[in-house]
Amino acid sequence: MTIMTGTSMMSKTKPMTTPMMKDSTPMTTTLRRHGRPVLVSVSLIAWAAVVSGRFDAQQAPPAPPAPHVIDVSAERFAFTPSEIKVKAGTPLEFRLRSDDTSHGFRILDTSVNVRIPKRGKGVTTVVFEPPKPGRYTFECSKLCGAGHSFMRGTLIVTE
Ligand SMILES: [Cu+2]
Repeated sequence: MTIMTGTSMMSKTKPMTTPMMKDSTPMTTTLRRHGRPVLVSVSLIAWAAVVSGRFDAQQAPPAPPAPHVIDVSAERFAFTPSEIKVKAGTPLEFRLRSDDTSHGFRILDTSVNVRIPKRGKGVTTVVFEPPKPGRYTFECSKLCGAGHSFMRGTLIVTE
């Protein structure tokens, strides 16, 4: 009787029927001796819930985190903001626009280097995920006038 009860309950978790039946036979026998078949059923259900939860996790991996949007404007000869602080672990989406001529946006020691169109000609979007915490320097990468080489800023990524 106990084996029948266990089997019918296990059939609710279809993918696990075969391995559970192998395991459940000796366990059920042992517990019948002690007269506690209910405990077996509860522990098996809990185990099945844990295992099936793992399968669900494999089938549907969590979505990647949404990028943190940072609006930056460029103007001879500065970026605004010129100091940006973020937490590590989130991709950053820079939305870059110009208030005058066209500029560039390069983050040193990374592959990020894009053109920012002149005022009124749109926004450049670039996604960057800082590989580790630290300070990253960004600068204009398109010659835009006498103060071009001073046109830089800092991205500070904290843990
Ligand atoms: Cu420039």
